[in-house]
Amino acid sequence: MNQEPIKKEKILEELIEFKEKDLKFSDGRILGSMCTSANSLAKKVFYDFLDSNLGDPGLFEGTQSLEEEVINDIGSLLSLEKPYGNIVTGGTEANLMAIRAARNLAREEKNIGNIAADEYIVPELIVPKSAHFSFEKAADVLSLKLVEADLDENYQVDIGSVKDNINDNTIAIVGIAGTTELGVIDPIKDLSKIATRNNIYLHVDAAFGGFSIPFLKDLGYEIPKFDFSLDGVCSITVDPHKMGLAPIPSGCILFRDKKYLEIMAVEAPYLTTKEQSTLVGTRLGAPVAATWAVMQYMGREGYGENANECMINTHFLADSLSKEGFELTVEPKLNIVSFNHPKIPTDDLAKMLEKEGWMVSVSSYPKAIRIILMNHIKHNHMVEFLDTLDEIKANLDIK
Ligand code: 0PR
Repeated sequence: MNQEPIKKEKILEELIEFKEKDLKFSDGRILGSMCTSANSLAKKVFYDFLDSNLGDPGLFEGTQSLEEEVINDIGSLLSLEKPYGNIVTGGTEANLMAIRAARNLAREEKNIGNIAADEYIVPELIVPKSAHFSFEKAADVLSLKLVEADLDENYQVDIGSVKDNINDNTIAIVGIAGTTELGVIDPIKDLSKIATRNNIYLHVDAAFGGFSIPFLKDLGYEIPKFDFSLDGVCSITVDPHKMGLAPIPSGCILFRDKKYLEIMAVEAPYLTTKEQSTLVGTRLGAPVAATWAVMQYMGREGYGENANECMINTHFLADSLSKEGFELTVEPKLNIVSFNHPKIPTDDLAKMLEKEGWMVSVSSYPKAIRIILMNHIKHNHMVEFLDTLDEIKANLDIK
C-alpha cells in the first residue's frame, strides 16, 4: 500500500485502465450471463443509499420500509398477499436461507439433524439433477446429504424419481422455475402435491424465472403454475439482479409464513432489532432501494415488454439455428437457447466462437452451447452471431 495519499484524478485515471479490460454488456458479446446492465435509475439510487445498513434497521427506517414494500410487491407477483423475507446478495444466499429454514424446522418438529438428540439423523435434501450448484454449497454448510433426482426426457425433474428418494430423513424438496443451464421449468404443481402429502418443505428456485414467468403469463404465454398459488410451496428464490434489471447484488427470498424466518432467528441483543434471521449481519441497503426504484420504474408492463423482447430474440435464434443444421437440446420455454452441431464437438465450437469474440458458455448436462438472451442481446447481435456460425461451418467444409 502507498505511504503517501494519491490524488483523486490519478486514481480515477488508473481505474479506467482496469475497467477497459472488462467486457461490456452493451457490446452484445456476453452470451452466457444471467446478469445484464442494470437499469440506469436503479444505479443512481444504489449510489444514493450506499451508507444505509439493514443489519441495524432501526437506524435506517426509511430503507427498512423500502424493503417491506419490495418484499410485498414481489410477493404479489408470486401470488402471496403477505410474504415474509429479505433482499439478499443473490440466488445463492436466498437458497441457503430457504434450506436453513427447512433444516431448522425439521430439527424442531421431526428431530432430524438434531445434535442434542440421542441418535443423530443426517438430514437429506432432494434437488433435481439440474439444480444450481448453490444447493451443493447449502448442503455442505448445513451438513445435509444432497440427493439428486433424475430428469425426464424434457430435462424436467422426474416426479417418480423424487418420490423414490423421499424417506423419513428428507427435510426438503427443491423444484426449479428456470433451470440454470436450459431454462426448463419443473412440474412444481406435482412437487407441491408430493410435498403436502408427505409433510415436507418445498422450495422453488425461481432465481432466473421469477422476474419473467409472471409477466409472460400476463402476455398469454402458456406456463404452468409455479408459485405460492400452490399450497405446498413454502419459499421461493427470485433474483432482481437477473431478469429484474436491478444492480448486483440483489436476490430475494420469500417465505409463505413468518415461522420460517423465526426458526432461524438468532438474538442480536445490542442492535435496534433484537433478532436477526438473515445470514449476513451488516447488510447493504443500496440494493433494496435500487430494486424498489427499478420495480416502480418498469411496472408490470415494462417487465412484460422486457421478457417478451427476450423471448422474441430467443425464438429467432432457436429457429435460425434449426434451419442451419444445429440441434436444439429443448424447445426454449424461457430465454435460454441450448444447441449443438452434429458434426462439431461442442467444446471446439465454443473455442472457435470465443476466438471470434463471442463469450458463450457450455452446459454440463447435456453438454451444449448455452446462450442466455438477456436484454443486452439485440436482434443485430444474433444476426452477426449466426454469420460467425456460417463462417465456422464454411471453414470446416460443412454445408
Ligand atoms: N439459482 C439459479 C437457478 C441460478 O441460475 C443461479 C445463478 C443461482 C441460483 C445462484 O444465484 P447467484 O449467482 O446470484 O448467487 N445463475 C447464474 C449461473 O450460474 C449466475 C451467473 C450470472 C453466472 C452471470 C455467470 C454470469 O456471467 O449461470
